[in-house]
Amino acid sequence: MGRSFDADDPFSAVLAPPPNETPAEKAAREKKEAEARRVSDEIDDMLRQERAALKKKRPVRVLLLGQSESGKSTTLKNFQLTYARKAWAEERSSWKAVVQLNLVRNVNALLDTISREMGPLSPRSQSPDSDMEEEADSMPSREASPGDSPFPFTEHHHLLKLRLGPLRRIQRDLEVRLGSSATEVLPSSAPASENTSAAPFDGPVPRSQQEFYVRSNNGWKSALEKIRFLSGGKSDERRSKDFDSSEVTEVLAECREDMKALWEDPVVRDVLEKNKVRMEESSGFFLNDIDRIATRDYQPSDDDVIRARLRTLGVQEYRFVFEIGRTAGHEWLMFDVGGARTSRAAWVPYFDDIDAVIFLAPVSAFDEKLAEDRRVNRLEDSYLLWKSISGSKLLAKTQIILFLNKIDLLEKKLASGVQVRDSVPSFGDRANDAATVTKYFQQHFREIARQSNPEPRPFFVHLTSVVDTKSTATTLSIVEEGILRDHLRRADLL
Ligand SMILES: Nc1nc2c(ncn2[C@@H]2O[C@H](COP(=O)(O)OP(=O)(O)O)[C@@H](O)[C@H]2O)c(=O)[nH]1
Ligand SMILES: [Mg+2]
Repeated sequence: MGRSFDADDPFSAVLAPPPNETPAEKAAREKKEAEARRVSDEIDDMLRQERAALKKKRPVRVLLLGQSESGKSTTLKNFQLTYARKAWAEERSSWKAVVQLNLVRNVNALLDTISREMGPLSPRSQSPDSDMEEEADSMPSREASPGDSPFPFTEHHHLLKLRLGPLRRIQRDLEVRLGSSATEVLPSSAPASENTSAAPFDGPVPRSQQEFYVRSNNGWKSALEKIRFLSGGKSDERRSKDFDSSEVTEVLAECREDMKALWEDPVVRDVLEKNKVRMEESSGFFLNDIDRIATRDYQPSDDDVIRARLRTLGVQEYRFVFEIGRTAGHEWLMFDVGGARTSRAAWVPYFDDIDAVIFLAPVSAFDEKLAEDRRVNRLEDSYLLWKSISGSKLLAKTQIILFLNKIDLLEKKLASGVQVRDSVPSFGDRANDAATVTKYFQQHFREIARQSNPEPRPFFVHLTSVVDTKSTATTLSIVEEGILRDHLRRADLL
């Protein structure tokens, strides 16, 4: 820090060297000044390092954003699986009930689909079983006789339906026990809420949306803990009498062969195909794992936990101390959010002081509609959301990493013959293969970012299938490095 003297500055005159100074006096003065400067610089340095160390000790803060079912929670699980193995292992068995619920839901969805085609039961196979009554309630009523169906259903199908009846109650019990995260959002025909415009994130949060703001410190653990509590053998009077997790396991084991028979049945497959129902692409799909899951000693694997679907409500906060990687010993704070349109206003308070945003766009959804608003194309919604996140002034200096997710499903969909241009007319006559399609979508995202970023910002993008833990681990190590670099750079700038 050189000192300059300005003749016009009255303060400079005071600091200026005496006019009649001898060379020896000058040397002594300069030495003293240099020493003072050195001490001062040293103190500055120490303070800066202390501040940096303090900042470095602060958790790395990452916000996961994207529409509902884009893969946010799955990405979070991958972080935990890769970097916080201990916490992961402790939690794994608690996911058993979630996987069981996912499977039961798959089977009930199959039953729903074929029931619509079957018409009412033949009198012979009808029973007064209460499960059946309820099932009939949930079906659209249809005046039809068994001979009415265009599909060759037999007595065997009616029998399967009857024998799988208890799964209705199992689903309901599990949903009640796991709490509201266990149920999915229902389609609504109500007009989309106000927060769907291009830049909803910088204004005040409309009052009507504030009620969706939920802050929880334990995220999915709240659902898992309920199950752990209920199945942990605690002799607590709060333990429900009518729910027994071993009963769920038992019913599933008893239904194993019937569930398999239903899923593998050619007529059932035909019904699915004619109705364009792609079970394999639905959330929490476990029908190909019946043999493994519907057993009395089932324990979830890492993959099961990654693929299990539990809806995220509000904004949930997760703390992990990373055990490996460049940030070993460092705490990461990750925020997972509910992605449905009505939940998005609750994101804003988290934009402040975030090291990075990971934004997920499920590119396989180019021909799908939002669950919460059937009129809106899911890719279109992702573009809009990306535009408002990129354009947010609160996030202007934050690193944003885009995951074009569900690449595996995109490949499957294209291979089955679905044409992108039917849903995205601007795609035109380009080749309908995954490489061309992802490149096209990627350019669109890049262009939106370029136009909306309040100040220039690098465009980081990864093509991901976050249910594939191995390839995701590679992606995450790149992401980890980038986020960490930014985190440290910010600390130095303090
Ligand atoms: N096949 C496939 N499924 C995925 C992928 N990412 C997420 N999923 C599934 O999609 C569903 C929704 O994912 P989730 O992480 O809960 O989405 P969120 O609502 O954004 O948190 C879950 O059943 C996931 O297993 C992917 O890349 N490929
Ligand atoms: Mg989620």
